[in-house]
Amino acid sequence: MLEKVVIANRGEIALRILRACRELGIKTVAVHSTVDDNLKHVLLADETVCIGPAPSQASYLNMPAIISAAEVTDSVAIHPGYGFLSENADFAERVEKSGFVFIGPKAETIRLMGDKVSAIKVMKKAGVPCVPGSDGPLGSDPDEILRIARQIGYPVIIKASGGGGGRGMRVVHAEAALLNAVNVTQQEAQAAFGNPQVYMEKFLEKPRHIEFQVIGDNHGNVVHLGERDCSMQRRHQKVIEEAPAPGLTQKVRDRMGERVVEACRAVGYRGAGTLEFLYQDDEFYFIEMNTRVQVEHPVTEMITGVDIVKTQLLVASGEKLPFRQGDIEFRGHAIECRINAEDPRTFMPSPGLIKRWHAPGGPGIRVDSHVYSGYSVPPNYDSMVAKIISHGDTRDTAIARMKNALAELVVEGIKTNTALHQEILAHSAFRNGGLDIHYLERRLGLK
Ligand code: MV4
Repeated sequence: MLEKVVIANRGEIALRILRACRELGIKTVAVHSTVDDNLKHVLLADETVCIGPAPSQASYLNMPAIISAAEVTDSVAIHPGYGFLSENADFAERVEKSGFVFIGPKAETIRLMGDKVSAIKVMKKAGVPCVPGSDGPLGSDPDEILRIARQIGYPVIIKASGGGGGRGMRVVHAEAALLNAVNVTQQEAQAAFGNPQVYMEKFLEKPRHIEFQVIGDNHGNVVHLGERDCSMQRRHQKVIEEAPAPGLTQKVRDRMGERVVEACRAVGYRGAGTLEFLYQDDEFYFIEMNTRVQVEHPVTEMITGVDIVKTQLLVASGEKLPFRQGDIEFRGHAIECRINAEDPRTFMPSPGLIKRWHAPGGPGIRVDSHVYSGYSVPPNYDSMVAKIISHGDTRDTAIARMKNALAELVVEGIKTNTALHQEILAHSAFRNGGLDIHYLERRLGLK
């Protein structure tokens, strides 16, 4: 097993990684910025290294500082968490070249999946259903571009190959707007990602966002842990996630699971990963793959009993997956509410001192959070302060437990989005399940 791991992240995920390390007897090194010396995982870590000032660019994105911290502490591996450098292929490469284990896929896999055109190409080749589209980058011939769109049928969406997560996309409703949209998206893509390549897909108007969790080892084994429904989002920020996806049958789950596992095996996938799909009219369409552990991984852990972060550490140390596909059983339903320090009306971040913090508890409740009474939320980073996860035998029980948990939660000193969660959960539309990705923004009157 890995002897000592650098946790190259902050907040709740850094604490989550520290807990998994502790369980496995792995020593921990917390690297942190100057304003983060009061983080819970920093206080609990075996060793700490300050890697720079508050701005992420100078600390959590500072590759030499993080690798140096691994060197001076005699660490053997680096866990990148999510966000920051977690999907940076150059970082993964530099970590490995410096003699450390990058806890994630091979750099070449991160690079392959980071390029959306090549990700779609390998998935399609492996039998994963994709959105009807250009099947590759758009060339420079305008007639060819017009022809592809006519064949797909309007509306279409132009996406940057270097984009993802909602960045670098443009919907086109009619032929008259197509060529200009392609041009503008290419220019934006060049500026934002240093890569002007764009591709085209049929624009799906009312899809759900359903994603499959996979995990692979270094010995060619890949297992899927089922799916999550992440349709409840605002401006590409997920607000509530759940597992399983309401209304999906075990037969459909098994069939999709088989395909994603086969595709990941074909690319020699190692570590935790997520395949994102749009789901509409009973059909799945692959759109992109995330090569990191995700914020919403706990709902999958709750229904499968698999500790995803611990498994990441196991496979990074070279061990085989401790389970096979047939060992995975799906039990009950889990829901996650992301609690953000933000103004409930404007959604603007609301950092500051948490004067009082009481986390909820009871049967089927899990709270992943780094905050405590007296902790001050800095303005420099993501505003998420906690994830409340509820689990129950049925979706109704999970909802009832979540309502209890939200009512128990006490946060004083900062504003949070707790009331928004309560409103959503109280609504019959949510109770029925299966809402599309535009539901929340529509309901908030933003669209
Ligand atoms: C789409 C789409 C409709 N049709 N692709 C946005 C984030 C990025 N991961 C892909 N996205 C979308 N791609 C086609 N062909 C609609 C979206 C989309 C979306 C997807 C998932 C979750 C939230 C979303 C919000 C707006 C648009």
